[in-house]
Amino acid sequence: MSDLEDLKARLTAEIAGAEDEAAIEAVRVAAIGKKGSVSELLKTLGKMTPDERKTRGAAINELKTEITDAISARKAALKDAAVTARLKAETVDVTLPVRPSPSQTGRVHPVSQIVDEITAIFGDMGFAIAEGPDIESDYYNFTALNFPEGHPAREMHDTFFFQPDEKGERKVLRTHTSPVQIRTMKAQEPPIRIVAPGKTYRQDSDATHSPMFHQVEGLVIDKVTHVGHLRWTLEEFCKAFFEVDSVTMRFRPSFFPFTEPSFEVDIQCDRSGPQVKFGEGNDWMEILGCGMVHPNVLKNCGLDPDVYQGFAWGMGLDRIAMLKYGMPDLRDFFAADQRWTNHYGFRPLDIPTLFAGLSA
Ligand code: 2NM
Repeated sequence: MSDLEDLKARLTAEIAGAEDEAAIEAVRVAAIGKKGSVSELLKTLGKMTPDERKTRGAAINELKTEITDAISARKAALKDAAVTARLKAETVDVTLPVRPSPSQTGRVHPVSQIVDEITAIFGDMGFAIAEGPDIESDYYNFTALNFPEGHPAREMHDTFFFQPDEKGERKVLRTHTSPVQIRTMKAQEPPIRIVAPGKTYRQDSDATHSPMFHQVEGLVIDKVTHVGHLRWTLEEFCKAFFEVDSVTMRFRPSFFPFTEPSFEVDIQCDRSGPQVKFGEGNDWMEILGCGMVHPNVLKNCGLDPDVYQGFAWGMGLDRIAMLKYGMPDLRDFFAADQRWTNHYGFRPLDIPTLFAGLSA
């Protein structure tokens, strides 16, 4: 066999042996690429005598044409095979049952549901939602809220303190969402109407206390704002939230450093049956704390207490959620047990609204 026949046989075998598109491309480069075996032969044409060029030159050109055609044909075949294989791999068996989507199987945690319900109610009254960081400075969590320096109230909150930094300042995990109200008062001009839902932290842990719990606080600041507005707002909220036509509320005097006067609010209820009922009965249940924002707090936020007044309130969400949805143990809230979330959770697309129902 001549060297050309030899080469042709070898390349033909390589072409036939190329199993995929990458392999045939490698054969192409090695044969008719810039420095390929056939290309190198073509470069010898220039140095041939006219006779040689007629015979051997023609043979080399023929070889190049044959190899080029063979590579193209193999390439097309491999491409076809790849498409066929992919189509086969990607076939869909339309007779299989449809898997339920996350919007059907997923569940909204009752605490998230409660937050959505509360923000729907206050949103309807014209309140905005405000948020802030979980890790707060001592200033925003205590000082600005009129807790005196070194006052036992700071310790009474069972605060999680961080190690002090170089300047001796210690950050805290916020013990309430009130720092959000401080940040809002410093950042915005009154009138202010906000609710601040979020996670809060205190060193306390048993069947009814979790070291991380949830609160919603609210704040209204305007030029004429009084306890009457406070009562109305909270009464309207309670009616909407407990989904009853009327509620009886009791305001007991209390103390918070950040409000004056301060109240603890009870709601009339009936606890004689298996489930607590609101708007009737002979029992009282404490549901929130509130008051008129202390002048010192207003001053700390750059507001003139002779021009502006306001009211604020705060309520724990976890206990209220237990009550509203009949969940007996707080610890289940954070156990991430799917049996529990399937039972007590809410469907993601059943978004609470006042017009379509809060928890229908
Ligand atoms: C409560 C009870 C009473 C409250 C006060 C403020 C602020 F920042 F405006 F001073 N925020 N939240 C407040 C008032 C919170 O929780 C039981």
